[in-house]
Amino acid sequence: MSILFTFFRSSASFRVRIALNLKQIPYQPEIISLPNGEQVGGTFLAQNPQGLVPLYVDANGSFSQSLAIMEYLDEALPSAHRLLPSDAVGRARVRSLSMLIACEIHPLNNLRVLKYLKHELKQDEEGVNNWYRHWVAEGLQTLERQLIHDKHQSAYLHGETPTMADCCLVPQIFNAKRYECDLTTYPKLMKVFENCMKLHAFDQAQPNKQPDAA
Ligand SMILES: N[C@@H](CCC(=O)N[C@@H](CS)C(=O)NCC(=O)O)C(=O)O
Repeated sequence: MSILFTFFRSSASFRVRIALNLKQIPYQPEIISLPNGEQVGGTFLAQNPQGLVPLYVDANGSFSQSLAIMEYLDEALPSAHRLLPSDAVGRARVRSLSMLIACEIHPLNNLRVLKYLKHELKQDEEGVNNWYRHWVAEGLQTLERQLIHDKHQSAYLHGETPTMADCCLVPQIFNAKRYECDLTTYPKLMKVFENCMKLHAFDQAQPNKQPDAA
């Protein structure tokens, strides 16, 4: 069985958990505790020199970076639920939405960035939270704006079935809720979020349903 190195609160891991569930690929979770620094501990670092979760391991190899993992899963198992559309234009759009979340919002609010703000730049809790909320608001506003008048957006970020972009959106909304970001100004995103959370694949991947949930 394949293995997913994961942490319950890791939103990048959450993306891959959703993708695995959508594609109905069974996997064994291996917990890497981020607060305990296990991501940069010797054992895990030897497996993933990037020192980040998720890491996905199957019979073909070891795969890091959540977007690359989801694309790999889609190519390796094309007969299961498609995470990317069949047309080139649709794939470009889904990748663009996914990257807006995974490359423009998430890295600014990653654990090591927040730790640096706190310990090296001596920001107090309020300072760190303000930073967090600022970048979430800027990113989600951009995403909401992009969806207005976009004919491709429907029940999900792209069309009538969830794609890789939805796998990125839902964990980002969970993070935003955890940091008490104001989400009332993103009605389109929140509708997509609600639609996704009605699906078993999304529901079962959420942080508090993971074995390492506190
Ligand atoms: N771009 C990477 C991001 C991975 C990432 O940043 N993972 C976080 C958890 S969501 C992590 O391991 N953080 C550890 C740290 O910052 O020390 C991906 O999409 O997989």
